[in-house]
Amino acid sequence: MKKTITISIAAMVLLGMANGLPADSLSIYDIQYTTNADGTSLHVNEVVDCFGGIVIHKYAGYSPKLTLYDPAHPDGWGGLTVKDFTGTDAFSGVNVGEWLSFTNTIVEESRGNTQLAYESGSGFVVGDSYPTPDAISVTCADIAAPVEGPADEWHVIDHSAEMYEAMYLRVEKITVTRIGLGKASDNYVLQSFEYPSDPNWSCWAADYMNVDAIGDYHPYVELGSRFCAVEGILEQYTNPDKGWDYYQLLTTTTDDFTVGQTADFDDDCDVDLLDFGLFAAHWLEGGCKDPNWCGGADLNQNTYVDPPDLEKFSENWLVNDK
Ligand SMILES: [Ca+2]
Ligand SMILES: [Ca+2]
Ligand SMILES: [Ca+2]
Ligand SMILES: [Ca+2]
Repeated sequence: MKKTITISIAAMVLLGMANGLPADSLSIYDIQYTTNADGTSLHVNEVVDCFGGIVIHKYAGYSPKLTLYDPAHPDGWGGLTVKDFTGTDAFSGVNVGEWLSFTNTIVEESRGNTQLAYESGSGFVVGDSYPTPDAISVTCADIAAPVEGPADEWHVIDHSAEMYEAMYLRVEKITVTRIGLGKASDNYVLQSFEYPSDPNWSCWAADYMNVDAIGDYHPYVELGSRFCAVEGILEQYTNPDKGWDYYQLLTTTTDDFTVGQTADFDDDCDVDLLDFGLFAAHWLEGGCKDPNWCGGADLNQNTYVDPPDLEKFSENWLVNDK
C-alpha cells in the first residue's frame, strides 16, 4: 500500500511537471487538509495551481462543478470540488475518469465546502483516464448525523467528518429512519441496523444530485427502506444564520443503492453459515410458491428447493464477507 501511494505521488509530480505546472503546485490533499477547528482550508483565498486528480462526478448546476479524487489519499482529505464561474461551461468536454490539473484557481470555502473557483483567468489540462475509483468504506459514525437544537436547527457535535468532504463513500447495513429534514427538507437519516438505537450510528443523505431521483428522493428511499449499502459524495452544508451545519451523503445514480443480497435469507447483508442453515432446512422441499418460495430457498422459483438452488447459493457464498 505504502509503495502504491509513493508511486502515485511521484506520478502526480511528474504529471504536474509534464503539464508545465510550477513546482509549488498544490495537491488536493494540500488544499483540503486542515488543522483549523472550523474546517477551513489552510490555503483559503489563495490563488493556486493544483496537480488535481481523477474526475469522479460532474454536476450541471447554476455553476457547473466537478468532484475530484486524489488517489494518494484514500483515507481522507482526498476529495475536492472545482466550480466553474466562467459562465462558459468550461468543463463541458471533460469526462468522468479523466485526470485534471489546474492553474490560477482560487481556494474558497462555500457553505462549509472547500472548492477551487475556476474563473476566466484559470486553466486546466486533461491527463490520462482512469477507471472510476471504488467508494471508500466508512461507517455512519464516521460521518455522523447532526443533532437538533434549538428546534429546526441542526449542527454536528464535531467536524470529524471533515476529512471525507467531497469523497465518494460507502456506508453499509442501514435503514431509512427519518425523512424531510435539513435546509431543503430533502435530507433523510440512514441508521445502522446493527446499532438501531444509537444516534452516533446514523448519518444524513440526500438525493438532489441523483439523476434517477423523482422529486426530492430516489424511488428506493422511503421510511423503513433497508439497504445493504448506500454510496455517495459527502457534502457539508453550513449556514450559521440559520443554525445549520451538517454533512450529507449525496447519492448520484440508482447504482449507489445496494438493496439486497441473493441467498441472504436472514436479511443481514451477507451469505454465511446462518444462511446455509436456513437453506438446508428447506432442502428438497416442494410446493414452493409466491411470495415466500419456501423461505426464499427456492432461488430459481421452480417450486422445488433443488440442486440448481444449491448452485445459486454457492455462487453467492461469502459475498460481502469482508
Ligand atoms: Ca468543510
Ligand atoms: Ca474542507
Ligand atoms: Ca445472511
Ligand atoms: Ca428451485
